[in-house]
Amino acid sequence: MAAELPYDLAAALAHYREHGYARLGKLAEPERLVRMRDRIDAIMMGAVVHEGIFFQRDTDSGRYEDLSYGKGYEGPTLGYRKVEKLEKDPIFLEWITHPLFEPLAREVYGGDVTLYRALVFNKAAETGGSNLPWHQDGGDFWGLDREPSLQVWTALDDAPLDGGCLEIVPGSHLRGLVTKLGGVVPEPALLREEPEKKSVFLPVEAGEVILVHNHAWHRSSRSKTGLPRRALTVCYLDARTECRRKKRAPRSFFKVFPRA
Ligand SMILES: O=C(O)CCC(=O)C(=O)O
Repeated sequence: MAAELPYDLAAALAHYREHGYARLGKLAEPERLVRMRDRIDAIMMGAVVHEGIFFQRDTDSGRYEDLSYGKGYEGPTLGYRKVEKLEKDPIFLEWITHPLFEPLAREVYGGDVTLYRALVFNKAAETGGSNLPWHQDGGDFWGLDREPSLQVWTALDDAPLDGGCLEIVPGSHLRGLVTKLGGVVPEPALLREEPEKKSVFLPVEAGEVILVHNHAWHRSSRSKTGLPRRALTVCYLDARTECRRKKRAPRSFFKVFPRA
């Protein structure tokens, strides 16, 4: 299987393990990108409806601090920042479960693989979206009995330097979580670590795929291109992972590799 992959699995994993990210190159075909872009717009506009999709509208100010929570779908607009649970949509499900990603996920987790989340991060053409601050994707906030470590980020549009590309602090994943809770990196750690002095920008063309370690510090800025910047991010889990949440019934995670 590995010999047929259009990327070098061993090199990608070595880079991801050392630096917390790895570029896999342009893997998503142009027709697939059109289908995914059209579909996410149709979902945002209410033309395609799936029960249980999570929406978060973006701010008009571009400030992360101004985001509102818990409102869900607020009507047809391309101004959503996050659209989550995309495994419910067959076009996205096909990419989430694509055999291209199976050897990677199996190598990272050492066995079967489930899905924690699959979502589009959108920076709308009209507003440029918002600044996403330095953060890590894990910790108590995620409610899991073990830490996830593999996210596969696919650019649905070009994301150039001034167009909301990802920015990452290489090697930052090696020091683990900054806070037990996870999420946004707090001010004292930012002052201590000065991440912008060590970070790399990852400009991409549509179709490019980047592996992101959940504990790598990453962020993205507003886009200044006047064009939409949509990206699908998929967090895979070790299939042995259990949900620890107490307030609601524990989640059971969707089986990705193998599906049966
Ligand atoms: O696409 C972005 O702007 C942010 C992506 C991100 O934070 C993630 O995939 O965890």
